[in-house]
Amino acid sequence: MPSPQLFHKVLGAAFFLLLCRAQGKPAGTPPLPGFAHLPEVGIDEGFIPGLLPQVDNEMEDIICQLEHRISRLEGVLHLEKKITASGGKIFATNGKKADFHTTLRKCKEVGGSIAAPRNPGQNDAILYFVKDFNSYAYLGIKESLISSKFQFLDGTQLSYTNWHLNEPSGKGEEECVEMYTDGTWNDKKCNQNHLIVCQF
Ligand code: MMA
Ligand code: CA
Repeated sequence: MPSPQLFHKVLGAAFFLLLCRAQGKPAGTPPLPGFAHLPEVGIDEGFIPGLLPQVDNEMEDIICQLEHRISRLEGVLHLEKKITASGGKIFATNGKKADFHTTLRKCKEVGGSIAAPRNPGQNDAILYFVKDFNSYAYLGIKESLISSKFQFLDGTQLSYTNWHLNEPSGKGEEECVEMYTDGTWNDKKCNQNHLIVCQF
């Protein structure tokens, strides 16, 4: 006689697989919005009758199971407070400090980019680490050629700002932006030693 716990597990797994098979969608609760279901491949299902739909089903199963495994890993990382997430982005730190340009490089080295909040939710997701490590962090925002006008690093307009009172104040002398421990922003020289926070 299997234990109730085992029975529960088997039932859970069976239910997950059933859901996976039935709809080709992640059965696990997707903890992160924006990890959208992969787009349909550009194959006409009826092209080779009987063959491709089968391949397609297997592919969907594999994708479904991979999504499930990824979502479990994300669950662990959340639980361990190693990542925060908002609006489809994941934020993380290695707990180390660096100047702005080193931060850019470090984030790029691991396949991410320097954290750049697009809305209050993402600002909070970055702020979590700033508070946890009690250290300011540089953001992926820089002064444009027009003094006192700030933009994302790719030159696009900011979608939201959270300047501290009377900031930005550098008038061309402070080209980078740091996040204070209350989440507000200050324009600042780029050579400070700040917490590395990346986005993925
Ligand atoms: C510092 C520097 C500036 C900031 C002011 C605020 C004196 O300069 O951090 O970027 O605007 O403090 O008082
Ligand atoms: Ca300033």
